[in-house]
Amino acid sequence: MPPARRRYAIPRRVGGMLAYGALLVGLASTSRGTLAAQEPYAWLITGQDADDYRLRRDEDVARTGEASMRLAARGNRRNSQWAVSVQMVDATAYRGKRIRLAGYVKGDELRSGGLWLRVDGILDGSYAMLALDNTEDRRVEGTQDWTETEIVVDVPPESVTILFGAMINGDGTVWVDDLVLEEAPDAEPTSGAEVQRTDSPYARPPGVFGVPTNLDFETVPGGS
Ligand SMILES: [Ca+2]
Repeated sequence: MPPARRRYAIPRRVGGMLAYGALLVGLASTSRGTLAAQEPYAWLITGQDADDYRLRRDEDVARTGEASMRLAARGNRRNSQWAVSVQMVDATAYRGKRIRLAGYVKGDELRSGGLWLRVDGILDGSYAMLALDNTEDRRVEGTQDWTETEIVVDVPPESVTILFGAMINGDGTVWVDDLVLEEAPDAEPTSGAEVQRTDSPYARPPGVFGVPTNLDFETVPGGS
């Protein structure tokens, strides 16, 4: 049996950055944006400071294929800021399973970057965040070549959606490529989990994909 990975409390700042309300506000503003054509298909940028970052399909940097997902600060120096990219996937197929989000992360003059994943659902009739983890305690910093990282969480039977993507804190640029969202072996320890209940009714977010989509950032809608 592998040693249990250290459980840790997600810093309040990072946990809060994935707050549901902020996420929906971000999605609403993104859907009105005019630059969506340059964003990677099936991915959105969100977060309270999303306007200070840019999400792009980057054809100049790729671990495999011809493109990656790039999340970059627009050049301000306020290190307290953050943004995430997000894709929402239907959790039905993953209910009751342990899942693993793995991928490769690369940084350029980066304060902090990595992956995040959240599982949302309904508990006792109320919306709940059933699992949350990010790679903040094993983050990519500075200028760093492709580094594999992963998140492992359990998906409770009450789960409705799985949200995941790249995250960036502070200045710099983070790239992500070759993501995988799959069932993990039961023997693999979870990397972090947290349940938060709210009194708010569950509202299924818009834009939920039935299966993970464009995890290699090669898809170009309408492209040849
Ligand atoms: Ca790629």
